[in-house]
Amino acid sequence: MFRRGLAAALAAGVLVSMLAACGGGQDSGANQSGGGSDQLTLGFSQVGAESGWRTANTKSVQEAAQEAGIDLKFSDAQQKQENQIKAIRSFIQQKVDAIAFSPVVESGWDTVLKEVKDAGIPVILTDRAVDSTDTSLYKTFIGSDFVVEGTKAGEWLVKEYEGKLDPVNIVELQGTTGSAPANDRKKGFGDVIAADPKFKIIASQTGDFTRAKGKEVMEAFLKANKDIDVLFAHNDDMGLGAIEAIEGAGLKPGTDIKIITIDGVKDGMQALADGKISFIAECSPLLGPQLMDLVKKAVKGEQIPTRVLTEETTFTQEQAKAALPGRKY
Ligand code: GYE
Repeated sequence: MFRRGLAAALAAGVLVSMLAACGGGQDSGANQSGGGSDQLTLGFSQVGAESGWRTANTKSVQEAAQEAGIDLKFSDAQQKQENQIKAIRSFIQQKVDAIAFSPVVESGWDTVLKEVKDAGIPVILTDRAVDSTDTSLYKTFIGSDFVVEGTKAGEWLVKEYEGKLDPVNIVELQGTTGSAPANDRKKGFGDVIAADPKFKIIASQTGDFTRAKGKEVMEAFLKANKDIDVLFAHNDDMGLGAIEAIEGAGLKPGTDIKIITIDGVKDGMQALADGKISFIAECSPLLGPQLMDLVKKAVKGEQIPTRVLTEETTFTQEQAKAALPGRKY
């Protein structure tokens, strides 16, 4: 049954990788329930592997499932919504006990979420939100407040340039177009800096949350604009790619161009400690343990909060030096 399910999923163009979760229970359907096992099966559709944050998030989910004794069916959507929709439909067919997913973009989920609801399977949104107005389509949403992250980035900038009157030319590397973190971080940052007209966003483009695209777009920004004072990158990886572009143009990141990023993964924290990045607003990827807890409760029909917020902080260069040795991801 497992083999047939996998073949169908592959035929549908979905990359489904099964995790060797506890108990080796690949066929978590009839056999196990017949045998009295109450091992839960969770279908998880991940965005992709676009960033250090995502890698840490995947690891957290996989390890937490194993620890909780949950049979995890993990699917990587390679940053494509159509792959996520196929994966979710395949989870319905496999009769999983719960579905969690990190929606690559905010819009366009209502139809498939209705199908999941009709199948009686609880859904937990992980990390990213959807814009469905019908909130009965999912049980809860666990993740960060991305607007707050953007706000923190903007507030640092306002303080940094306090008392200075010259214009501040900002370029922005946005995350994946249409994704909750790109929309919300842009808004949080933009609203704060709008209070002072000296802050000008002179160019803003998507770098798709990847290092390669961050580098490519920053190269284009540098060619088109002479006086860039600040880069706001929606994640560390794009900031790290941009650092390569800035150095390639003979400029000094952190000095000639100040860089603000979001996430706080190890490579980002190292660049911050090295003075190449100026400030990071943290976004925690370690959602696994809380997710498994919510899955268990949702399957039992227990009451769970409709929003579970992740706790996070911010890092200056000095704070990064202190935090780096104990950083887990
Ligand atoms: O900031 C970025 C990743 O959705 C919060 O996605 C996540 C974002 C994260 O690719 O690095």
